[in-house]
Amino acid sequence: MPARRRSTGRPDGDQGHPHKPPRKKKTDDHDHDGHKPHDPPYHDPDYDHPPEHEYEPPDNPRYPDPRIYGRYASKRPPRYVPHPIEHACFKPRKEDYKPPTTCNGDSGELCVRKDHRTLTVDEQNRLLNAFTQINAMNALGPFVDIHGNAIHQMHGNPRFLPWHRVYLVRMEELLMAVDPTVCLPYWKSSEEQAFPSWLLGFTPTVNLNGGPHTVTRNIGVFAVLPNAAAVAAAMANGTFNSFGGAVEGIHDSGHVWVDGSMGGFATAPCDPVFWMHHAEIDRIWAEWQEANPGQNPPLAGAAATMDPWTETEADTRDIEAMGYTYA
Ligand SMILES: [Cu+2]
Repeated sequence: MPARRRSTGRPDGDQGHPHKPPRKKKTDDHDHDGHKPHDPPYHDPDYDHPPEHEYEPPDNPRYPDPRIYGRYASKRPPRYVPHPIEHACFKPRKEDYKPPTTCNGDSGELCVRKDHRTLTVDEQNRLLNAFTQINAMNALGPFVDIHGNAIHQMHGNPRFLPWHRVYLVRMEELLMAVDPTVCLPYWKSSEEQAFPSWLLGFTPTVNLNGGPHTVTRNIGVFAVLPNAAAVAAAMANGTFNSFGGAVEGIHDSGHVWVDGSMGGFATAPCDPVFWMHHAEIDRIWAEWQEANPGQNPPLAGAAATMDPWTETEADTRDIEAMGYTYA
C-alpha cells in the first residue's frame, strides 16, 4: 500500500485555435500506436465489456524495486554494491541534529496536487529536477515501459481510470524519493487550451527497453483540445461506464493534441505533461466520484487488480486513502 504523504476558467468555445485547421486525422507514418482522438459523443458501447484479464509478468532485471514496479520486479535483483561513502563515519554537529523520522513511514499528510499554473518557479524546478533525477537513475525508463505493455489492459475499458490512478501514485512516490516536496500538478487543458509553457524546453531522453527515446511534440496539429463543455458533458453521465468512456475520449484527444511522444502508449509517459494531463483526468474522476457516490468501475476477478501492482479497484476509490488530494 502506498504510504500517506505530506499535507498541506475560462471555458472556451469550439474555436480554441483559430490558426489551426479543424480536427484532422493522422494519415502519415507517425509512430502513432495509441491514443486516437474521439469525436463527441465520446461514449463507446464496447466500453461496457470489462476485459478478460490474465497475464504473466515478464522476467526483466530492469525492475529492481517491487514497491514501484510491482510484479515486474526482478526475481534475481542485481547484486548490491555498497557506495564508498556508506563506510564513512558521519557525525552530525550537535546544532544540526534533528530528531529522526521514519523514511517509509506514514506521516498522515497528503500530497496536494495543484493546478500547474499556481506553481512557483521553485516548485516547477523541483518537479523537473526530480524528473531528471529519476531518469538519470534509470528508474524512469522501466516505469514508462510498464505503460507500453498492453498486457495490463489499461486503455479502452473500465480499468482505465483506476489503473492510471495507481500509476500516478507510483510516479509520485518515485519523484518523492528524490524530493519529498514534489506532488504531481495537473494541467486543466480544457480551460487553458494551451500547452504549459514552462515545459516547452524540457524534452528529456529516456532509456526505454527499445532504446533511448527523446521527447518530441507536434502541438495542436492532429487534434483539437476538448473544451470545458466537453468535460461538463462527460461529468453529466450518471453511470461509471458512460462517464469513464467519455472521460477517456477526452483524455485521448489531449494525447493526440500534444502528439509526438504523447501520441504513443510506449513513449507518452516520457513527457512530463503526460503526468499532468493524467492528473487532470484523475481530478475530473475524483470530482465525479463525489457527485456520484457508489458508482464504481464494474470490475471483478483478475480484472479488478491493477497489475503489475497489488491494488484492487476498491483500493482506488478514495484518493485521500491513497495519500493525495487536489487543490
Ligand atoms: Cu495510459
